[in-house]
Amino acid sequence: MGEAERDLDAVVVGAGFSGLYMLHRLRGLGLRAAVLEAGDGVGGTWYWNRYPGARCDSESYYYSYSFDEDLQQEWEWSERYPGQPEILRYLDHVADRFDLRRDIRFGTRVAEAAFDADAGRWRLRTTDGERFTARFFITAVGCLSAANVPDIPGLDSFRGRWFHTGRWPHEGVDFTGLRVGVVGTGSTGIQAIPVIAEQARHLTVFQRTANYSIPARNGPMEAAFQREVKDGYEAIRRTQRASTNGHPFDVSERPALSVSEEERRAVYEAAWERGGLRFRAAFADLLTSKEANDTASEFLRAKIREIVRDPATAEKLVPRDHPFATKRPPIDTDYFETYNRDDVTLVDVRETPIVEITADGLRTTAETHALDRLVFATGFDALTGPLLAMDIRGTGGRTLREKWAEGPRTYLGLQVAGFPNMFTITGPGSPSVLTNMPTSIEQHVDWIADCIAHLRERGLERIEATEEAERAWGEHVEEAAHATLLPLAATSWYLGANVPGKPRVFLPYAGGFAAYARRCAEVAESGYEGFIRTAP
Ligand code: NA7
Repeated sequence: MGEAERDLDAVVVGAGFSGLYMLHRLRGLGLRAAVLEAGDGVGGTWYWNRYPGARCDSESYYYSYSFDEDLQQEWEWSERYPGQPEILRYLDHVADRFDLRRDIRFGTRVAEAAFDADAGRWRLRTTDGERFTARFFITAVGCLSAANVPDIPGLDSFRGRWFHTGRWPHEGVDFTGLRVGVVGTGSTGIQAIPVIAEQARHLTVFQRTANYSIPARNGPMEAAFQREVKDGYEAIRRTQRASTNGHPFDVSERPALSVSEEERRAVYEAAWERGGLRFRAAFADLLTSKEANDTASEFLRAKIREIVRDPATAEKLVPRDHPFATKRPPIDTDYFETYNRDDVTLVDVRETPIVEITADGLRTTAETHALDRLVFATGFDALTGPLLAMDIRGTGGRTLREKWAEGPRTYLGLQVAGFPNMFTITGPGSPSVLTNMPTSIEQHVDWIADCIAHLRERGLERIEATEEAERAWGEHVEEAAHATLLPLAATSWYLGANVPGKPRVFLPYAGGFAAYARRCAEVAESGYEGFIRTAP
């Protein structure tokens, strides 16, 4: 990319699922666009998260782009749930197939983006001091990309190596013969623990909050099923777009308590056997009625007690302080079974909190655990973290950090009042993290691209959400959350509760994908209600 090309129509930050498709759409509009990407390759989440067992919780055939019929017909998935290397291969293929790399600047981290109101342009500066200007500034930075490493005293003194799962060394890590500690039992820890246990001499898991988990039942993608999917893609995609969370299956219409206990048990057993996130769809009201949810939560608690042989360990693993699926529910391969191994120990750090990390291990109030390697599966500063990691300044030099001091405010999760021509793909206030991501991403990207096309067709140069529309959307996001049980999980990253000092605001839109997409479409069709559009 030469000097002259630094003045662009649009700059996109991030080359994951979002950034790649955004670039493709912008090019289609004839815009001069570039993607700035901190990593040395495409893939975003799937570039960074290379920890053992890293796998998607959506099934491969629908955790994929739908925008190009040839692409979805030609790509062959090998497993029901795609592992990280396979998803990365897919995104590399997409980058090549649509010749995207020539407009992606790798190894480039954006430090600052400031809106120059007089010029009507965004001015970006990278950590290397490079500068770009563009009319449109589009963040495609992901929701779960700012690693949350707990501030435990003594970490610097640890003589072994430590890792965060979201920043995994590309050369891999060999745990053979070593004593390994894993902190965290969210989706990531639950995927990594069984795989690390296979390798390590001894694994100690430090658990703060016990979690529910459903078996994934992963397996090879059978040729017949692959064929069926490819022949049926049109209907599959239609179902995804009409759904609450972007998966191609319907949620049952029956309330959990509308059937006998015996029938309910049979439904849960079948869902458990089938595996995966679909368990949540077993009844209509698992996320809206506490009584209904209790039946699912109890079923899952009983499964843990059944699988884990040592009763004391089983009791530690039984979740008590949040209803099922109010925190993002993990799916697993042999997670609870792993605690039946002699070389795996579970430490409940609520009972015996972590005091410090020493040169040789980790000390709790009860004992010191000698460790050679330490893995933090401690999650992310979700949704706002990656945006606030950049110094973003809107009209009048006001920073996004100041504006969001009490929690994020957006209109539709797509724009922020006071930050004209800035679009946030999968931003806070959008449903994305509660959905199958690519479904949300395609909807966001298409909406943004259509909005830019609309401005250009009419010779307009600026679009900005109004404070009023933003306030009303914020209230609606809050209302939608409280119509569900999701706010009941006090330690959830949905609420920002996993990061010390982060404002407790329910971050995603819980009103469902289809309702959200409909609202976005209505806003566009109404001539961008809630936005101010200005001519030069
Ligand atoms: P999560 O779901 O945020 O899980 C992080 C885990 O780490 C969770 O068990 C936390 O306990 C634990 N944690 C965090 N900080 C600490 C400290 N200081 N001490 C002990 N334990 C701690 O992140 P994941 O990476 O697993 O998953 C993120 C998303 O990626 C997932 O939802 C999918 O969408 C994919 P807590 O529950 O906060 O008590």
